[in-house]
Amino acid sequence: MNQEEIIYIVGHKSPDTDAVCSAIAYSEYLKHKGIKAVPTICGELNPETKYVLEHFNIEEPISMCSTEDRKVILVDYNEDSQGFAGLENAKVVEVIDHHKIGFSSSDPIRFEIKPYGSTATIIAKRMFNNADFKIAKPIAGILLSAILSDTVIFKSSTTTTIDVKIAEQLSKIAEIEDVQRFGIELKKKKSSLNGMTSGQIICSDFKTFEVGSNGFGIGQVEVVDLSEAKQRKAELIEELNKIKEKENLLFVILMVTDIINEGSELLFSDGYESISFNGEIKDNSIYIKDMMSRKKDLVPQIMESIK
Ligand SMILES: [Mn+2]
Repeated sequence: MNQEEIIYIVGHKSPDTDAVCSAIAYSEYLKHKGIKAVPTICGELNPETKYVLEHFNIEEPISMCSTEDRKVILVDYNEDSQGFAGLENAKVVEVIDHHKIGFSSSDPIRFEIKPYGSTATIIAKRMFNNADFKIAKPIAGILLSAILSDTVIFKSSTTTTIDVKIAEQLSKIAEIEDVQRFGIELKKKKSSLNGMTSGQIICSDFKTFEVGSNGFGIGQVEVVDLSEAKQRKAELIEELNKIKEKENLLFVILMVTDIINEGSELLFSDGYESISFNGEIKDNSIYIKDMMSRKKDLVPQIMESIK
């Protein structure tokens, strides 16, 4: 087959379960239409995604970190900064995503962005709407996994009723009776702090926020039990202080989110005295029930209290 006719499906770098499973599932859908589509990844698979592919007996996509001169479909991202080398020279023929729009094209292309909890939801919905296409059991399984992963088993505030409905339909095809339990099994793979240095724990998902000419930083990790983080508290706070100094921030927080009990343990570097919470911060930490989202629950509270 001539190179020209192949369409590569690419997700963002540092691939997550949604990006990888969406690429695989959508390539199956296109193959059914007679299009030669190849799913790809750029970067290492995380332990959660590895578990999902092994569980449903699906091959790892080929690695491709340059899109130069190729026909590509972007899934789960549409911004240059989150992609990889050569995107500006690639021919993007389609985009399927659930993030804000950061893309422009001089040609008319198929572009679908929906405010759903995952890209997999959009793809599964498209499949269900096509009466000619029958979703195979492993494909239903990986799409379900991607929805559960991105929505944190429907607990994230980004979850919509469509995600829940599509996941239910997929679980029947995938023959997964206990969706909650399967979701926890899946999340557990990525939520062990074991084997990670304190720096890796804080920086695996770290964002900084500006306040006037100053700023603060928050790292977030999702866990299924807080004991590991509590045991390593002293070491984690020491690392938070190092980052605060190095990055010249007002303070740095590690948000350890317990996805089972739905709450977060916040660990603070020095310098947190300028903010206030509904509870008392003791020994550089506080547990806040129902706090799950950095973006929606924590950041606005801090912004409010330090202004
Ligand atoms: Mn996603």
